[in-house]
Amino acid sequence: MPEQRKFVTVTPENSETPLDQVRSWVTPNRLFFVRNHFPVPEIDLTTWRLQIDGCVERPVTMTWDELTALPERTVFATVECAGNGRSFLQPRAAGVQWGAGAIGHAEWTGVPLHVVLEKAGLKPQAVEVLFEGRDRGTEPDHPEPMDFARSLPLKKALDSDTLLAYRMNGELLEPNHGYPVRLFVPGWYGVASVKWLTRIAVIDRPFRGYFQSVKYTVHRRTPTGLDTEVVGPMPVKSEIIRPPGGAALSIGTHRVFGVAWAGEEAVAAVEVSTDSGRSWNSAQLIGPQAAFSWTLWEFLWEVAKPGCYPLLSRAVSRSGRAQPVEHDPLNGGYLIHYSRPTSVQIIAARRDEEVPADLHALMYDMQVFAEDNARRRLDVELEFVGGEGI
Ligand SMILES: Nc1nc2c(c(=O)[nH]1)N[C@H]1C(S)=C(S)[C@@H](COP(=O)(O)O)O[C@H]1N2
Ligand SMILES: [Mo]
Repeated sequence: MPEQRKFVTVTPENSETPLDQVRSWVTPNRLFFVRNHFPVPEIDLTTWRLQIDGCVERPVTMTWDELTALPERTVFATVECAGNGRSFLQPRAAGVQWGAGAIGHAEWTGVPLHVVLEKAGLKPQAVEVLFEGRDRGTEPDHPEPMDFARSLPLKKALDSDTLLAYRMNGELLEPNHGYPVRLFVPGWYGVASVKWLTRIAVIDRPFRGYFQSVKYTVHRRTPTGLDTEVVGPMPVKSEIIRPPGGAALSIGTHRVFGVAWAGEEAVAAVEVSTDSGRSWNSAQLIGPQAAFSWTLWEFLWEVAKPGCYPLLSRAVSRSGRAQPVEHDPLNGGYLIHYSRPTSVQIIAARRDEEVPADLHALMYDMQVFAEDNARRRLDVELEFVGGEGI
């Protein structure tokens, strides 16, 4: 079976990264999940323009050549769809029934948004920046055709890591990922990173469009009742990739392998429990632990008794935020980041697991990326743990 994305819906394409095939820190573009609300627009580079207007001193219209002539920046970052993991919720939540794979990690290159906003010059009344994609369509509860549009608060829009991205892992964006140019908002849920960007409007009041009022919002309790909050930064989360749920393993030593991420922060630690959360063991973090990026981890699990084991992982961020044990019902079908058990069966036969050959390939990949980082003089701090292998 060739490696490919796992389709959840076909038209429009909503497909997952096949997490069981994750072998490296960066997710290959062809395997990187796709979340499309509407059909992919066809865009011709020669006629494509990016318009910047609204509360600006000088409205600007840029061609591809003008945009890409500006100084560029590269950021490694994980993107997750805010509905990732929705299919595991009980009771069922409406929306695309994602498994665990609406997530990926890539190297994003583009022009920092602030460079373009400074060219246009913000007027003092600016409070948010609105981004419009070229794609258009309807939703069951919105039969009138609409553009895909989202806004960002000024502070995040002006952050030097917020990019008008045109390359992903060194290659021009594929149509599915927003060709030719998408917004890229590191540390935030994918919905913020508007694809097929055509217009940026600086606005003087909070935007209340469909994708941040009807959809992609969560509830928060306040002293007086419930508030609605727009989905933004990603919280702390980890995912067990191997062994897969339902696996039957022999007694002996097994490698529990997964990923963990913490939005705008770096991951500080990952722990694994094999006894329903009564006790926790430190996992070893593999490769860089950088803000925005997921961290790969593994735990060598020695198991002597046959039985059914629910494996749990939990991550903690640098500032000490931890993954919750249960889904918060106020999050509805979004922000699904609780520790979800992976159940495996241990059978009596004894067979020590051999180090899989691909572990060496993984270590090699890590080293190449670390060297790349050093060459590009990224503002991320790379830390390596685990000694020998790396
Ligand atoms: N124009 C446009 N931008 C969009 C979307 C979309 O449907 N249209 N989907 C958003 C959502 S919900 C996510 S999770 C990410 C997914 O990015 P990807 O398909 O490149 O993985 O794109 C975001 N940007
Ligand atoms: Mo999403």
